[in-house]
Amino acid sequence: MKTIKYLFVLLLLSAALPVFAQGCVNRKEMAEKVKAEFLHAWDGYKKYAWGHDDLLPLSKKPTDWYGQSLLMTPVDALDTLYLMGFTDEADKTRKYITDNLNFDKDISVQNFEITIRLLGGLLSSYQMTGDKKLLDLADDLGKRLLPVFDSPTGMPYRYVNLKTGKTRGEVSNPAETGTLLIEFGTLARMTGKQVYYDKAKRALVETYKRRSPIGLVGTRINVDTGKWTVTDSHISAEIDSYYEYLLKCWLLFDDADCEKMWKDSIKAVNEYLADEVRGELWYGHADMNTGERGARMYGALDAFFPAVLALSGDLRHARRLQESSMRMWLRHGIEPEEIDYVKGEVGDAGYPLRPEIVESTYYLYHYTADLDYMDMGKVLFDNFVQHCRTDEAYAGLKSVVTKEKADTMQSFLFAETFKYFYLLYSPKSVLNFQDFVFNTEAHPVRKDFKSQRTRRAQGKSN
Ligand code: DMJ
Repeated sequence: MKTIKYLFVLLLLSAALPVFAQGCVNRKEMAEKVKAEFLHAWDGYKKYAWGHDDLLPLSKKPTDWYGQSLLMTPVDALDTLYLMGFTDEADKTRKYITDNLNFDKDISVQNFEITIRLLGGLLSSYQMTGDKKLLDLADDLGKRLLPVFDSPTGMPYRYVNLKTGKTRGEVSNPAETGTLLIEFGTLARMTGKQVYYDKAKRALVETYKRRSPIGLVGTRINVDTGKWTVTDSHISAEIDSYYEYLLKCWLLFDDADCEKMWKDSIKAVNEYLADEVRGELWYGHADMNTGERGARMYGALDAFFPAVLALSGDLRHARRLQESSMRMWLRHGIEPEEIDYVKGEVGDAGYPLRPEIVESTYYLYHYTADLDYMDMGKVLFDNFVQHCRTDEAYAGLKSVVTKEKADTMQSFLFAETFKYFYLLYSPKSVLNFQDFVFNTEAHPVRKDFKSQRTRRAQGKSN
C-alpha cells in the first residue's frame, strides 16, 4: 500500500508541467484585474487599519508590530500606488506618511525588516517623487539604525532601540547581516554620507569572509564571536537574500568586491546545493563544511532564486528551477512554505501571501519574452485570488491543503506580490527594468545615481 502511494506521488511529481504556451493572455485586461485586486485589499486596510502597520484581515482589526505604528503598510505600498497610476491616492498616502511618521520611538525593532520595508520604501518613493521629506525620514531612520553595526565583527545585531540605540540579538543569520547594502548604499548616495555604505558593505564582506573552505555559508552566526552556530546551508529563509544582494550590489553600485563575492558564492551554491531529482532541478540543503547533502526541502521563499539566476545571466538554470517552483505550486493550486521535493510531501503547509514565485515569473518574462510566463502568471494570479481573497481584503492560508485562511496580510502583499503581478502585465514604460534594481522587498532603486542628481538639480521627478 505504502509503495503504491509512493509511486503515485512520484508520478504526480514527475508529471510534465501543463503546457503554458497558449500566449492568449490579454495583458491589458490582466493589468487592470491586478490593479482592481490591489485596491480591494488596500480599501480593506484603509477601512479597518488606516494609520497602523497591518490589517488582520479575518478579525478586521489593525495590528502594530511593536505596539506603536511605523506605518509599515503605507510605506511599503507607496511606490506600488505610484507605479499603478493611482496618483491621487499615492499623493494622499505620501502626505499622511510625511505628516505622521516619526521614528523617535522607544521601541526595539528588527533591523533587517525595517531596512528592507521602510528604508527601501522611503528611498524608492523619494526617487519617484523627489519629495525631500521622504529622504529626510530615510536619513533619520538610517541614523537610528546605525548602532546595529557596532559589534566586534561589524556584522549587525538583529535589534536596535530607535530612541536609545541599545542593541540586542547577537545570534543572527546571513540574510539579516547581508541584506542591507542596497538600502544603506542608496541612502549614502542620496545623502552623501558614505558611512551608510561602508557599514553595510563591511557587514556583507564579514559574512562572506566567514564562508567555509568549500565556499558555503551557514544558517546562524554569532556577530560577537564571528562563529557559526548552525552550519546547515541552503538558499532558504535566513540565507536567501544574502545571495541576492551580492549580485544586485555589484549591478547597482558597480562594486567589484560584490562581483567577486557573487561569482565565488554562486559556484559553491551550484556545486553543493543544486539537486537533480527525476530530471528536475531543485536547490536543497547541505552542510556548509562538508558539503554533505541535508534536507531535500524547497519552499515558497526559495522561489526567488530563478529571478536571481536570470538576473545573473544563467537562464538555463533559471528556467528549470522555475518549472520546479510551478510543480510545487500546482500540486495544491497554491504553494506551501516548504515541501520535501523527493517524497513530494508538504512540510510546512502555510502560505502567507508570498511574492517570490511571481517575482521570478516577471524576471523570466523580461529576459526571455517567452509567452509561457504570461500564462504562468495568469495561473498564479487566478489561484491566488480564488484562495486568498476575502470579502474585504486578502488573507494568507493556514494550509494550502485545506485552504483554511490565516489572519494575516503582511505589507509585502502591497510592496511585492501585487507589484510583480502588475509589472508582469503592464506596459514596459511603467518601469524600465534595466534602469532599476529591486531591493528584496521589491522597492525599485535607480541604477543611475548621477542622472538622479541632475534630475533633482533640474527640479524634475521620475
Ligand atoms: C519579504 O519581506 C522579502 O522578500 C524578504 O526577502 C523575504 N520575505 C518576504 C516575502 O516573502
